[in-house]
Amino acid sequence: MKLKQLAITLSVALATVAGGLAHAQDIKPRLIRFGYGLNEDSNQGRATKLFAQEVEKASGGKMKVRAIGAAALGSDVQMQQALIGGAQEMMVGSTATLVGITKEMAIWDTPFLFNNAQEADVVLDGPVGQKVMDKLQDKGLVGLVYWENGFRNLTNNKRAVAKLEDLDGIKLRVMQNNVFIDSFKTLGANAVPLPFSELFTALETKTVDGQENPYNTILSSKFYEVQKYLTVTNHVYSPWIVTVSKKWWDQLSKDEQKVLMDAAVKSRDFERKDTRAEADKALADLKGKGMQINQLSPAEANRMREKLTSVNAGIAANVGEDLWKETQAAVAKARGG
Ligand code: TF8
Repeated sequence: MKLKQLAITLSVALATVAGGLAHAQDIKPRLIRFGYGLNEDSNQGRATKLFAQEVEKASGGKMKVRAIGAAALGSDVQMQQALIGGAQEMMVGSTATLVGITKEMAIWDTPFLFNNAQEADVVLDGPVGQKVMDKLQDKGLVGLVYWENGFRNLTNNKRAVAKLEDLDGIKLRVMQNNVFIDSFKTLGANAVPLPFSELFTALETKTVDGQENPYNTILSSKFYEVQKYLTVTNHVYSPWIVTVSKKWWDQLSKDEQKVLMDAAVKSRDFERKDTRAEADKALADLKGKGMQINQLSPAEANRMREKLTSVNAGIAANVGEDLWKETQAAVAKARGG
């Protein structure tokens, strides 16, 4: 009896393997132009490289990823348009830069939505994250996975920001996104939307006084060369999202799509670990590079938090009350509440 069961199990397993192999041949030679905005030597660059390797491995070398960093293919917004038009196959960029295309993406720009990265993982990889991602399909994009950009912190060249009023009149570059513009206007700064690809020069030429990004990016983009003060604000968690041109995706076989999806999941898991390890020691690195770093007092952090709640109603109206409530519920659940 036992032996017979084993035989059945084995033959089922063999059939599956054989079926899998025969099936796996539906892969054609493909060239994938994969664009991103940061330097090759950044968390974004490292994870893109891993994605490329995984795709090549899983496709037996048939699918080749040409990774093109430093916004050489354009800013996030320009690349999104290239994907929609079918002139470029893939990219990774900020969800915040997608809000003009898919308004629901603005949910991730809610200040202080997540308290920590684990909450972000649960919500982004759960049903709410999927639902928001699926909204891209009507607009000509397919979202595969969310990567971590990270908790954003403030840098500037004017003064150490120790209290809310210190932001008054600071010309602060923000992403091209209404929630970010509103948030920083609310805090008293002069918010200037600019593509990331123009940011270093804007800081260097003093077109703007400051910017906000995760530690990793402040390091990899060498903002410490042109910024003196860093204030730990953690005002919002930014995801990145890996997207594919839907025009191109729809031409792929199921096997080719699976190769991309599996590699995307591997890249996500790698990227989050890598980003967190780098972020853990980044403050010390930035101090070493000469940045002056300060923490907001708990009272000041609270004042900032309180002020920013006034942008929430606008976000809820934009993304829809249902999505707003679902997201709040998902966060509460992730928090164990
Ligand atoms: C920003 C974002 C950047 C992304 C990147 C270029 O400040 O944080 O990390 O847009 O894809 O623009």
